[in-house]
Amino acid sequence: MKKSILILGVIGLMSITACQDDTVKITSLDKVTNITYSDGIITFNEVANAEGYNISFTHLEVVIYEDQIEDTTIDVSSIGLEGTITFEVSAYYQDIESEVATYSFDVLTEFGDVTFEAENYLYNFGTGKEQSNFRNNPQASNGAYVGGIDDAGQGVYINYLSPKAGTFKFDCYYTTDQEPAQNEVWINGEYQTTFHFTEKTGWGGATYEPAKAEVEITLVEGWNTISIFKNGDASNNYGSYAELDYFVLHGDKSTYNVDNLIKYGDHPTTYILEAEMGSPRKDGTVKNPAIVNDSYSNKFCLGGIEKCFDGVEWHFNSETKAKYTIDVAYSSGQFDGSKLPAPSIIVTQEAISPARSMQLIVDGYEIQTFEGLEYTSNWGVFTLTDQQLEITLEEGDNYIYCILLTGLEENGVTVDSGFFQLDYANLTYIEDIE
Ligand SMILES: [Ca+2]
Ligand SMILES: [Ca+2]
Repeated sequence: MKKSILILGVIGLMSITACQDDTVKITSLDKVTNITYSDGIITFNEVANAEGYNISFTHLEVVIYEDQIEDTTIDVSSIGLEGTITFEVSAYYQDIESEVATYSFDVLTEFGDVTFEAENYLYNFGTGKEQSNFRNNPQASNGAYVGGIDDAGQGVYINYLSPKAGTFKFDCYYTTDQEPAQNEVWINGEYQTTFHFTEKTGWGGATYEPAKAEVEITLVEGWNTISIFKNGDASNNYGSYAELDYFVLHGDKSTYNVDNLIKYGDHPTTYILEAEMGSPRKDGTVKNPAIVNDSYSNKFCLGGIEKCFDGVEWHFNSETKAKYTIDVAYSSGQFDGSKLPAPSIIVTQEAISPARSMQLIVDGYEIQTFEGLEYTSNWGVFTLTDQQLEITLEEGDNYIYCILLTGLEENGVTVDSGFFQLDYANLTYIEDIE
């Protein structure tokens, strides 16, 4: 109905022009009055002698829609307006136009169901693993799911701008062949609840029928980090194994003005990349599992970074091509007066090597190294590097490596790092790059 009103307006306009009595001389038109907005409908009083009306809708100083119509009722729900809208209307007759009338109104948005595909929120894309975490399957939601969540600390991170603070139902669609399994749910770095995966569905293969697990989570208004990851200890096999397809957050159906969220920005200012969520890189065939301790960020750190090319690989999706800074929380206890820690950062748009046990081929990549770091008071105490390295991320997929290099000369720079552990990295957005 909505679009058709506007089209009919043009047809009606022609017929009115044809019927106009030329003996009446029109010299001016009154301004439009009595504009109202209710339930998606704009109405205003008809102006005497008007052929039609010039209308426009503006949001944040951008014209969203403009048209010429004959009707005095407009169904605006089809235009896709959100937020505080400025409506401008003037009556016209031939080349005579009335003064413009202006009216502001709010189009509220419902906080309904929000779906998150697990595969879109991987920090551990899995190229450091023998088998990728990203699994294609046409029967999965969005054609893919997350598998290979094998070690404590691994899982999915979701950065979400919540329009409301509150407690909401949160569903996980999973598969498992080893029920019962579980994943913990942490919000903004604090434990909140646990998904219990109790239904035996089998692994995702020729058939794929995920089951649903339900929890409630409490969010703040603004940016939230929702972490779903494997936790536990060896006594429960770190919570057994499950694969994740997608999540549904059930909003409370209340309404809000999208303009109230502008103050939070298009994306978080700082992303925390947990080391244990990244794909561990470890020379040799042995994994370097996360080390658990309540004092660590998100409960885990990644230890055993001892040989050249050991470290962490994060897969990070940047919304734009942009400049970021990165600093890392590291620990390094003094063994025997050997080399000081000096983690190196490499950014690429492709995985450097397919398996954790292979050496990285780093020739040709820009290597930046945190220099002059001190030992921490012991291995369990982490500190942020006081340096921040500047990196450029391309729009879309990026791989960020934080690795130990020894005796490597690259572009005239010799890197020779001692052992270290990683808790997390701060990735701070600076500005877009054209
Ligand atoms: Ca999916
Ligand atoms: Ca951590």
